[in-house]
Amino acid sequence: KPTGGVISAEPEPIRLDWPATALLIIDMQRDFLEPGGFGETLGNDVSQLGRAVKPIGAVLKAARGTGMLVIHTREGHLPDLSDAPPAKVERGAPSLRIGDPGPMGRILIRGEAGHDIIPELYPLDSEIVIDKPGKGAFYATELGNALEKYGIENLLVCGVTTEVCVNTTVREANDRGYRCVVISDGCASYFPEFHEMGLKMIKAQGGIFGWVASSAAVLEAMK
Ligand code: C5J
Repeated sequence: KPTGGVISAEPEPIRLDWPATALLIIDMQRDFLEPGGFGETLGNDVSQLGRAVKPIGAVLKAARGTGMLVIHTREGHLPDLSDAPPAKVERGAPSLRIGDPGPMGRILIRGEAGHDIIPELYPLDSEIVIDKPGKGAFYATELGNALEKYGIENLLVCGVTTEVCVNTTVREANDRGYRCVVISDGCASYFPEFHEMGLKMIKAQGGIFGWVASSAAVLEAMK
């Protein structure tokens, strides 16, 4: 089986070696994708995110086949909210605030049902799960250390939401020297226009933050 492949990406094709690449799945949690969670409390139509599940599932299956490192992230906070800045908890007028009891447990709190990853994309015991308090996956987490430990140079990035946690993480990763290939249909936003622009922002100016490719193109490269 080949140990790498060329992904037909924008702004240009990119060759990745699988042992130096990790699949990074951002925040595919019930709190963002299901009714009654954090996303819905903010007034969002959570059905907008469901379209990313199948493409991510297909890439996850293929990535597991290559043996590449798979990392899942979850946004959320400690039960005592000691890692949740008041500026995040207090803002806006959500129907429930972070830490309030909701139908899937306390909103955006680690260990609660809503904080967990959706069953369709559930991590294997062998995969890494990074709990993060912020939008970016590097801030206040072990992600950087894990990538260094496994010799990772490239990230295949997908998840939700395109313009928030995916974009923030890609920007953090780009500054740290990682090549990021964002899977276009493996990302979604509550705002379709933000999804579209979020992808454009990554690949513009010769790929100022990274590359963008469809799940089909990624799967083709993994064959
Ligand atoms: C948001 C995220 N949208 N995972 N979080 O608040 O993108």
